[in-house]
Amino acid sequence: MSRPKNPHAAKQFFIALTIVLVGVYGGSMLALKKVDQDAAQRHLPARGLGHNMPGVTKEVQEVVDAQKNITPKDEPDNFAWTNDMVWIPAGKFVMGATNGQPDEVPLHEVEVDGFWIDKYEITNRKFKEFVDATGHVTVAEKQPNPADFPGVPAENLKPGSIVFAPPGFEVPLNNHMAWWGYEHYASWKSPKGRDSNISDKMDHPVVHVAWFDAMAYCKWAGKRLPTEAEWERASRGPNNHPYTWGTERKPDGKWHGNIFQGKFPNSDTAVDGFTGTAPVGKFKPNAHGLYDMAGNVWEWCNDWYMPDYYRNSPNKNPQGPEESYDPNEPGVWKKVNRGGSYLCNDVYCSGYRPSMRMKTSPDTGISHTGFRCVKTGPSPEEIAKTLAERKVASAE
Ligand SMILES: [Ca+2]
Repeated sequence: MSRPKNPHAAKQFFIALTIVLVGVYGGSMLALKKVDQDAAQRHLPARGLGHNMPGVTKEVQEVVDAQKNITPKDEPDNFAWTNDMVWIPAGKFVMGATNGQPDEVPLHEVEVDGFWIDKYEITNRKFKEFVDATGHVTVAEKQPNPADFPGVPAENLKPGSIVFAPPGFEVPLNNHMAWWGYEHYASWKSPKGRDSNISDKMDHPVVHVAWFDAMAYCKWAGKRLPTEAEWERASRGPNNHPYTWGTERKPDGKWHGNIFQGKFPNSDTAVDGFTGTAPVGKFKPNAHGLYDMAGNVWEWCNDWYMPDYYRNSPNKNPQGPEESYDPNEPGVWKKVNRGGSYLCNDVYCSGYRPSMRMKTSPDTGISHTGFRCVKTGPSPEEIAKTLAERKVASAE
């Protein structure tokens, strides 16, 4: 079996190109057409846990190795961790949509066990707590290894991340290079590059975190990343709505999440109140009490991306496929992102729909992607029972 030809796509502009292609146009138009004809290329063997995807660079391997040494932080034994989480009860829902992209079908009923999910996207403040406690260095902050980037001049091999940089003049919307750039020294704490910081953004969602960084955070927090099915169920709310806020696209003529209004990419008119990321929790929560499940930042899920996964995914607690394939970039394994971002233009992109599937290489940080975590049981009833038993025991 040959290695993929282009394993180190993450640090290249065309990764950004694909991301925008997806972000703006909904992306996977090609997906189901190409998925069959390219079948021969997709059957790379499963590599377990997602930590040994093809083409892992030295700096990513360092993050993976460091994650093994992270231990969950100490928590008081009083279930205080439930305070900023919401319980999503076990149940069934119809996953997917027929009015979306080809990778959102077929509609299929999925049963998901109960789980806890963070009310908010992980903020810079919370990510800093994690970094301070563990010394975690994100993929974006790592020095690229010359051996992983043959032919790239040494002076260009600097740490960095992909930053949204609108050109300031009109550009054709098929020229995705026009508004993404690889910014040296951009990272979660310097989101626009070396001279930027997050001092006025501590309550904004953390960005420029690769999937591996998100995994490390969740492990430290005693949590995990959501599956795609868990995320969609939580976003839709108990009545399985097509939008996280309900049944209409724009109730009361207002946007109910932080997306992009105006002429993309240069003039975000911020009708929703924000250009760029917004502090978390500025829009009404959904029926479960979850904030920013639409817009603000895309959120990493645990699952590998496969455009035709719904054709034969398990109907109980689907965990995602064991391999990944993106017809737009064969050979580059990608993880699923959900929820849309502040760059979802209301004309071109409907990434804020709960069923919309986006995908990014897990070693890639970018200025519109963050995450939130989930946790498996105990349920609120079990917790209440435990607390009641403790009360009785202490009274005796
Ligand atoms: Ca906005």
